[in-house]
Amino acid sequence: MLTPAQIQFYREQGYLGIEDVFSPGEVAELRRVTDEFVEASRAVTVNNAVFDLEPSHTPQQPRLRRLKDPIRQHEVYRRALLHPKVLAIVSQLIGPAITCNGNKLNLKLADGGSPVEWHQDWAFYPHTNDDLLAVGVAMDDSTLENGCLLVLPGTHRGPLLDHHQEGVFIGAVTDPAFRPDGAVPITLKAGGISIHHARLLHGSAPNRSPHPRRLLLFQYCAADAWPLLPGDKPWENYTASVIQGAPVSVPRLAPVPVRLPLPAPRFTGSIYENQRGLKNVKFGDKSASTST
Ligand SMILES: O=C(O)CCC(=O)C(=O)O
Repeated sequence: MLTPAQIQFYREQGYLGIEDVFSPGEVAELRRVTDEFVEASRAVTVNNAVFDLEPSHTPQQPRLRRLKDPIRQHEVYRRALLHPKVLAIVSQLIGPAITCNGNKLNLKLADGGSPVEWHQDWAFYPHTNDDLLAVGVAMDDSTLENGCLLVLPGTHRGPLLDHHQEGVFIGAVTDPAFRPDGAVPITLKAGGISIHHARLLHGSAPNRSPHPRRLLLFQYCAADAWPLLPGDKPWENYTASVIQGAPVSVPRLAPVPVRLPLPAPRFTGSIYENQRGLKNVKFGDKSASTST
């Protein structure tokens, strides 16, 4: 459980790093299953509904960039989403009724795993209120060298920056005046978790080390935060996303800044694809990417 000081820190700064949430045995199981998916990706040559590949991926040298929707791919990831320690912590921050609106495993394999350019998750999925956060489960020690998460403290209380380029959503901050001054790394030991508020500016550099940095990400929302873009079957989608507590049909409205992630991005399928062609890069140029 979080201490009152940790809760206050999260409210003010918009993030937390917490060690020793997953046991060494749980981490070992996550790694074992993940290694199997990397093996399976050898048979894949283009991005699909499950695998997102680094441009350098080959059958001989598999370079899996993201496993999509991991909780649907293997029970071990679903158990992590519902881990009692994680849910207890998240409940302290956004209340006991919780939905999950997304999950992913960003692998950032050794020697070159792709960066994620600066962005606010809120730009991708605005809701009626902003009691939304992402938990990152560190499957490896997460360091500056292997591309740990970087955050700009306190920015969850600030404006939503523009994430559009040439009139379409590009999934990264495009404001030419944006400078990530004061960025703070969330370094963790394997088994620790990061937490960041959906409006917090964050990103991460390429992996420049010989060690992988695999981060399993879960997006948790207060159940009374309703998506402003609810999809084609709003009630069915929403009720299916409830992981703790009861669904509600009365959303809580808060005075939050909103800009819809529309028109749709030129490249779709993952944040890496969305950010292709970004001119205002801070971590690396992905315009040479050949993945589809
Ligand atoms: O994997 C990372 O370092 C950042 C992940 C992230 O922000 C995202 O996938 O939205």
